Amino acid sequence: MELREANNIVKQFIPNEEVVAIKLNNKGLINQTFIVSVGKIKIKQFILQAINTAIFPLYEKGLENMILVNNQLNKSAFPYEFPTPILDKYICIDSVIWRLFPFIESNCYDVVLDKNMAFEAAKCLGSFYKSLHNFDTKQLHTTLPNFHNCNLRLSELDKAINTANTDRLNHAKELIKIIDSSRNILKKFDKLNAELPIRVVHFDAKINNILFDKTTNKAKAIIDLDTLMPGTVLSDIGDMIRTFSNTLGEESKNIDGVKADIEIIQNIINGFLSSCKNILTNEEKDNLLFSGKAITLLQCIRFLTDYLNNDSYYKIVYPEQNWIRAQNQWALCCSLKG
Ligand code: GN1
Ligand code: MG
Repeated sequence: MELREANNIVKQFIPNEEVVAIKLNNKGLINQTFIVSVGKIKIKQFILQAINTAIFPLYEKGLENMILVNNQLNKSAFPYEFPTPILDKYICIDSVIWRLFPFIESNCYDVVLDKNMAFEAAKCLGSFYKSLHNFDTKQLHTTLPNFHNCNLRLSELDKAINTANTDRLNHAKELIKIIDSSRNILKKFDKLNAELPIRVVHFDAKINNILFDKTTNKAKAIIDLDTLMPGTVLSDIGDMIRTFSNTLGEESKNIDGVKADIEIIQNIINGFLSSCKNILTNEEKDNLLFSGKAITLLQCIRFLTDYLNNDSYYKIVYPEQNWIRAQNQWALCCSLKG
């Protein structure tokens, strides 16, 4: 993106400033994110983001969710930052939807480096749940219906199998077969989701969506709020287990080396319970560990489906990337208890 283009967008949020530098940020598989620097003498940074509206068609409703949740968090003295879009608005330029966020000076990690990091991040998430415990989730929109519905994800996989090209299908044959024999895990997850309390769920509780303080290395902020919707605790703890315990990361091609780190999982659960134990039901607490295995299997199916669909959903930088991701998630799933 050119400076002039960035300026045009940014001035609609902060009229008297000038963009002096732009840097593409490659994190995230969906939206397009830039770090922009504004001001001539005193430089200030912001996050400029183009929303992928094919994936988030209800982005305006998503913004309403962020604002409602933010209001509630402010009332309940949530001790972490929760950055919402500047001026609470999105703008449309040439059919692209843009928003600007404050830049948070912090450390952002793609993999968990130690057990304390896992504890800290999960404690932050627990505090989020506790602060929103009495919030009426009926106020929120479900912007991505059936997002973690395993049955639906399986039917999407079935559709992809029917339309995939022979090469990709042959590659994936074995994995498709094994997944089929794990349907009981997915069934159990859907059943639990229908029974457990409905809460405000982040729905993308990966380690790089929790920002850490540069000096204390304590959790500082929770970001990436597009998927904020009603759901159950299993989605977030499951995603934490999936992403934190895989210390090689979901992009690793070292499939044989992918293995869940048990100590990290224990620290996720302890950290989470340390801030919200008293609001959870026994059934929720009993299934935290299981959620890790189920969400990992679900993510394996999502990557595999996208591979069979010729990579129409997740960003890729090389042709077999979704296939690698699917195998990576399967290896992780096998190493997880549940
Ligand atoms: C997507 O774009 P990103 O990385 O924040 C996806 C998550 C997946 C994740 C896999 C809306 O999130 O559900 O878990 O990739 N978000 C959506 O890394 O599909
Ligand atoms: Mg996300």
